Amino acid sequence: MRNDEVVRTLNAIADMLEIKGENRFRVNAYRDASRHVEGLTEDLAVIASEGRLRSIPGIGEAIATKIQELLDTGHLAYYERLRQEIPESLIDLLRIPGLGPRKVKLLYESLQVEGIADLREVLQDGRAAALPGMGEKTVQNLRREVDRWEQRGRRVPLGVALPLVEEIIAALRSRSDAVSRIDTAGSVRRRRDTIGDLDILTTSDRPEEVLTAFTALPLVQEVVGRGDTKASILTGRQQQVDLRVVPSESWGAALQYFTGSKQHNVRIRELAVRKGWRLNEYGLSDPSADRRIAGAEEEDIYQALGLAWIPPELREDAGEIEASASGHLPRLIESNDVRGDLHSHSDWSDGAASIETMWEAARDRGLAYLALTDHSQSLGVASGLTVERIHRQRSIVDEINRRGNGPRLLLGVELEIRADGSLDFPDEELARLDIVVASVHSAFGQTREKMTARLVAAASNPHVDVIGHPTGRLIGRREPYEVDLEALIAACAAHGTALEINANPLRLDLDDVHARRAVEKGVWLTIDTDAHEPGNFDLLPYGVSTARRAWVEPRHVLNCLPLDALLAHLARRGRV
Ligand code: DGT
Ligand code: CA
Ligand code: CA
Ligand code: ZN
Repeated sequence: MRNDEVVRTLNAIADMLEIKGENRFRVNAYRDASRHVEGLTEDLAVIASEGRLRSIPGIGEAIATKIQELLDTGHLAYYERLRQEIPESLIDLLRIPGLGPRKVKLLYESLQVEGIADLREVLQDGRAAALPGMGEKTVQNLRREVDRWEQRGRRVPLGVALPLVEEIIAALRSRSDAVSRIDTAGSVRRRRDTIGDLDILTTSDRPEEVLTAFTALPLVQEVVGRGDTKASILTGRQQQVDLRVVPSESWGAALQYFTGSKQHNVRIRELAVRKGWRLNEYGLSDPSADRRIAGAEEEDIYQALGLAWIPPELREDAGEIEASASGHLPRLIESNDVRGDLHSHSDWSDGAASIETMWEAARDRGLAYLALTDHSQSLGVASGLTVERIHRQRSIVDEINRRGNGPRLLLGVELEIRADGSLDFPDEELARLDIVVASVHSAFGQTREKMTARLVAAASNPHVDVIGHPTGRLIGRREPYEVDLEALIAACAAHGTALEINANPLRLDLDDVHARRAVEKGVWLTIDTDAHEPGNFDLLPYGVSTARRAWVEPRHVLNCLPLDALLAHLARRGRV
């Protein structure tokens, strides 16, 4: 049982308790516990074996006992009982904006609504509107949200899909020695921010055995298809996973074909056809000479077509084929190019750990610097700090820096951009900080004009160094607010303000398309984890993947600078 499975179970319990109408405290206890487990850097099994479960913040006796049971048996009786009472499919309904636990419970108990299909039906036929507290207006809004939800087409965030596919690959490896090479393909290999189905590719001389191991994995709920070389399954949360087994001489061709994107493949196949060749998932061949040209390695296929190998993140037919042909592919950023993190929180605002603990976590990951950027006063829900409180953090920061032997700690703030575009602290106070990340966390519903003016004003303030998560989106949960990003990018270019790629896989904000645009316009980017707990620093690769999809090189990213150069950059912006 891995940490993330425990996290998933604790969260599901919280959701189910909420639907049951249990009191806030119990619900929050499970949410808190799951958040803390998520932030752990240690294996829960290790912590449990040393009897230290209770030392994890947010974990009391009752939850510790349940975690222990999960770790020991792989099951939790309490959770199974809840699942008898509350169908798990109701949890999906909670994801629809406007449907809180009370309404979900009402719909379930009075109209037996158990999922999206049922919901759509009762919204159409008038039964939902007749329920107490619903009404025509609510029903109309819900109908629109259900449409949106279905348009998003059950895509899951990369942050859910990638750990799942990695778990499946590890399980296959350990359960069958018939597996030789194995890798992801499809959108997950291209690291799109959302994923439809998961694609896995493997080579084996015993395909039968591999497919049997796959369809017998514990997470399989239903086998939706099985042939000689391919199987598709659904997990309990209705996630489809496709596995294909190919002979090793076709590995490269299959990997190229099933990685996509479709548009990229169409162009690549055209190049082959122009040479009179044939390219498919089995290989590249010259039918006129009855000769096989390539197939075992992806590199050989690209090379035979006159191209340098193209990193999967670029394969969207967005100029990568031309760049590859002319030797102008970017030197894409990698995780270890990133030297520090410029956006993080401590328990002074809504973070879960002390400044010291966060700094230690950054040190353990080899960062050269870390900016402490707790929330500012207007953000009451996140215990935002007054300017006096932020300046009181200075002595702790100084003390840690005096000790040395780890990342340089910068004192900053995640500053509220208020609804009217004004900033939460006066300029002279901002000037005393090492770095300022300014973000929007309120009045998301403003008109495009207002929101644009608001962000442009912040980006134009000489004391603002970075605009945090610039569109406010939460993937699958909240649409980005309306904003003219071209105007924001222009303002950032004019004032030397950086735009953030927030690495949290629910955000990935800026997205790939706009990050690429920003770089084209000469705007600095940052790639930050926005860590609220030590474990969150491990989210960095998601931000790096987004940057790679945006053709970003290390020279475009502020926190790829060595400490001295970063400090010089900040100093030029009028900082002490
Ligand atoms: P997804 O699953 O919606 O997130 O996106 P993908 O890209 O993973 O799409 P998927 O799973 O339907 O197919 C995986 C790859 O297989 C796709 O990126 C390209 C290749 N592929 C699938 N069907 C076709 C096709 O009809 N023509 C071509 N050229 N390639 C295809
Ligand atoms: Ca796919
Ligand atoms: Ca697929
Ligand atoms: Zn933040």
